[in-house]
Amino acid sequence: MKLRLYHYWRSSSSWRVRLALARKQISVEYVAVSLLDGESESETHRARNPLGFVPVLEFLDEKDPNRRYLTESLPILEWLEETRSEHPLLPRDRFDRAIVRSLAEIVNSEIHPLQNLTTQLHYSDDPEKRKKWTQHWIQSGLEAYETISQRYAGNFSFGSEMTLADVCLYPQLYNAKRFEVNVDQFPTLARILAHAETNVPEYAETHPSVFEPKT
Ligand SMILES: N[C@@H](CCC(=O)N[C@@H](CS)C(=O)NCC(=O)O)C(=O)O
Repeated sequence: MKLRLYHYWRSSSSWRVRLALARKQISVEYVAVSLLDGESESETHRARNPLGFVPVLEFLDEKDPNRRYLTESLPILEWLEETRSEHPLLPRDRFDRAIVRSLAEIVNSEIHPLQNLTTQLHYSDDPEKRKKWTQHWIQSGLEAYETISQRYAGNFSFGSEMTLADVCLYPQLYNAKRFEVNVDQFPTLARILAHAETNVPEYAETHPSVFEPKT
């Protein structure tokens, strides 16, 4: 069965899935869906995801004429983890797994939906107000992440291997920079990011700059 990922170069939840696919060395066909020109809102894309969001993972099975899609990055990541055991993204111990999931949820639930373009546009027409709103949620979420990870981090958010937490954190730190939140105020997170930038090949391979349209 082949996999196809509908994604957008700068979408942080898309980047989470790209990171996990790269870490697990799973081949995938990438299809870009623009969030800026109405493509994600189109009938064609809403048939894949009624919310009009990316990422969407499509299962291409020649024996199954029905198209199957998986939406929401965390369930996609969990599906990859459950079906491909190589390079696990969760630790073995059950408590440790819950810690990793709670770090991932800080990004996924407490920051990401509030920084999303649709949320921002619904909140205000004023770009300055939108920026301050987004900075607020990134700041409070990353403060909590920093506090928890101080206890558990090695070169990664939890110990010495990449987990689901890092898969969520790296794109979130990219967004923090986009919204001018200073990452250096979070010493553990800044260290984790520096390690990724120099030592984690999947980070560079899946970085938004690789997928940015060149025109
Ligand atoms: N909870 C979803 C969020 C998906 C999501 O919000 N994707 C964003 C890009 S990061 C999107 O498609 N936004 C479209 C928009 O805001 O119009 C997930 O984790 O996959």
